[in-house]
Amino acid sequence: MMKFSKATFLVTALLMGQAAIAQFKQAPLPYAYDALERAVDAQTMEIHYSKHGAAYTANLNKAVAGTAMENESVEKILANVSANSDALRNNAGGHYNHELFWTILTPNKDTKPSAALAKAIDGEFGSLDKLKEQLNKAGADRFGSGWAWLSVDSNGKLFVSSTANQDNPMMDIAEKKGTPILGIDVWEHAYYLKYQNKRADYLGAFWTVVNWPEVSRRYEAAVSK
Ligand code: MN3
Repeated sequence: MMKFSKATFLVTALLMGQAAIAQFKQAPLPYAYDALERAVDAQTMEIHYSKHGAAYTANLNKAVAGTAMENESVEKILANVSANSDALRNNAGGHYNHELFWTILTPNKDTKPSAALAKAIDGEFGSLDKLKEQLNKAGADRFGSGWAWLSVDSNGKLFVSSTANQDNPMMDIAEKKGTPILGIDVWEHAYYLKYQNKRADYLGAFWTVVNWPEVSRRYEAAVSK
């Protein structure tokens, strides 16, 4: 029989208590803060990930505590935001959107969509450049803070949309619903230190750091659902 000291018991109890509180976690950033400097400067990445991103996750854990959504997946919370508080809507969106955003960026240069995604993009938009134009327009036309999205709808079709604040296409209140596979954060905190008011310049540079293999992986997962 194993024996635990009082101290071990106390530490274990504390850790278990913390695990119960921290239902959602921020994944480690998969590259260094300065790895995307050709498009996003290191200071912006550091503040964005360690302050903004971290705050959404921490506030989601607070907002979900004691509600009917406690212990539910973030996907389920997003699908039911209309029935819940603004704090849950903003922070579940903020957590999900940023966790997606870090993964669809990469220091690797000149990545390409998979054959299946390239075919779907050509079929729906004409070309990859045409898709970029549509997404840049969605990001530029978004008044104030929000996101531009490339998503897959329930028929497996690609579409471009934009949402305000931290909303996204997985929410039941979204105008166009689907599974986002690429998101562009157009909040000023995502670009202002380097680009100031020139959101279009940020949108142009954004394409040099897109992680197309990850976007393709998300596409293939969404269409096989
Ligand atoms: Mn952001």
